[in-house]
Amino acid sequence: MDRNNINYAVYLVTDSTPAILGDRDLCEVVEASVRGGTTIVQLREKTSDTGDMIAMGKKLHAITKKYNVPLLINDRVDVALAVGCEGVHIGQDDMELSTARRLLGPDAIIGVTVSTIQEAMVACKGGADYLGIGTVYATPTKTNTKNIIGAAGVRDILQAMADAGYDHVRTVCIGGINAENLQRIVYQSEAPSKKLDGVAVVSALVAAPDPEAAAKNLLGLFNSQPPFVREATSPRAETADSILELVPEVVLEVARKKPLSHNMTNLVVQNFAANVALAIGASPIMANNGEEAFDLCKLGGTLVVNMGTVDPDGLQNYLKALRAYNSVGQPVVYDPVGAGATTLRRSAVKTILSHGYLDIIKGNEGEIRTVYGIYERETFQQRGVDSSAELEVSQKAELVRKLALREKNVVVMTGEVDYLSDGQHTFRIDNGHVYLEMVTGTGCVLGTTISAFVAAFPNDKLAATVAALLHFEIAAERAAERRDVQGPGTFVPAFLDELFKIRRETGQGRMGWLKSAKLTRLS
Ligand code: 3NM
Repeated sequence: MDRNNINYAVYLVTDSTPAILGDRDLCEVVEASVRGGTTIVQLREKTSDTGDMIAMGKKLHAITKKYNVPLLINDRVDVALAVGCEGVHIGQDDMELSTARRLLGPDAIIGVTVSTIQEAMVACKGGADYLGIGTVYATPTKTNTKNIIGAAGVRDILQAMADAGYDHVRTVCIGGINAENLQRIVYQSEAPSKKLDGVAVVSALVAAPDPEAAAKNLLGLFNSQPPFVREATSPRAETADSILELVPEVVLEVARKKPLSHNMTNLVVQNFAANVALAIGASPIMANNGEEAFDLCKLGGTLVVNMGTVDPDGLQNYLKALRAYNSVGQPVVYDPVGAGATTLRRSAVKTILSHGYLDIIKGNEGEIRTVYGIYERETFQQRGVDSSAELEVSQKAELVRKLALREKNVVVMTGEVDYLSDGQHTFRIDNGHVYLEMVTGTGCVLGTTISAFVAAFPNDKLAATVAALLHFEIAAERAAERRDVQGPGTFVPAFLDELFKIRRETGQGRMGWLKSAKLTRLS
């Protein structure tokens, strides 16, 4: 087998413990999974005696050879030699790569586990054929893992490999990967010039009720785009002027399509959010039970996950809904309300980020900082300012850009000035009014507004988000200026009226309201 021409797409790592394999026969499970499409197999036995391991290796090798699929042995070069299989996989605490290569010869496939850029560089320099990058997500299959790095950590390693000229070294990732998250992980971990060659799984195949079908499914998923990137992702409009030109079209699309805005939101804002959705021409539904999402996601709308009053049950409902919307490629707006306030909320942010793709993340500075810093290895560097202090303008823009780049989505940071980015194009918006801060839930209902705009205009989520912010904030400015508005109480109904009037004026071809837009491209 040519070690430079190996298909790593679906990489099965065995586990014979009863918790994973149950009472089934490992050879039958491996054969079924290879029949289904598994492209490479690693025998991983942490407790077997050497003789048993060699015997199992030989049985598995007879199977994999039939299908022209390579078999590697975890950690044990001696066993690989005795079996005569294609190579080994070594961890950071196992035998040195150079020794393994010397013992196994130039044709053997040798892979190395890495969880940091530094380990990746050492392994590439040492001549590894491929890297097993992980741990992506915590997994009950292996609890003594060192670093949980998420898709973002995988991406950093792929980027570093490309930068250092190691494009030819192949890569898989490992840890908590299954049919549900595979496509998102592969998509979010892709660096501009290097992507994963495959995914390594244990339980998703070994514990699957039907390993053949499971392997077929994983291979199909690996070789196709996730539903949420089915739409062209490069924005139609990229400059402030070209986006402003699009805004009326977006506002009208909302009115024309009346998109569903499915809000999983807190009790405080439900009524307000529904009224705002109606005023801009959307169709609101407040449905916090995740089961309903499996029907609602088929209606062409957007899901808003607003973490305002999160509790463990609520979190499970968000995850169900997220799965449903992701599976059909309909957008999700995530509002990580109070993200850093409590341990429960921080943990909920982590869970949500690792369970689904969020097309838009919208929050205030503290929330966006928490979301960015959710992987311990990433704290946003501030220059000489203590961590509780506000970021400077350039830092806010940079934070938003970096988070959008990491998540491959659109990020909005609200405040006196709003910042938004898709990772490539970063803007600030200087519209809005202080009354918005004096009324409860205005941030949450902005999420509802964005959801409607993104559902109506999915081909350019950045322009749709800008349009939503401008419609919303210019309506607030107009309401606040009205003579009948004397404070936050009278502001609310006037604001609803102005949201409605801007939509009506746009429908009549009157675009004067847009003259007050203060949109600036930053980078
Ligand atoms: N190595 P599952 S995680 C064998 O991080 C192994 O290096 C890991 O199991 C690492 O696919 C892991 O069931 C177990 O989550 C992966």
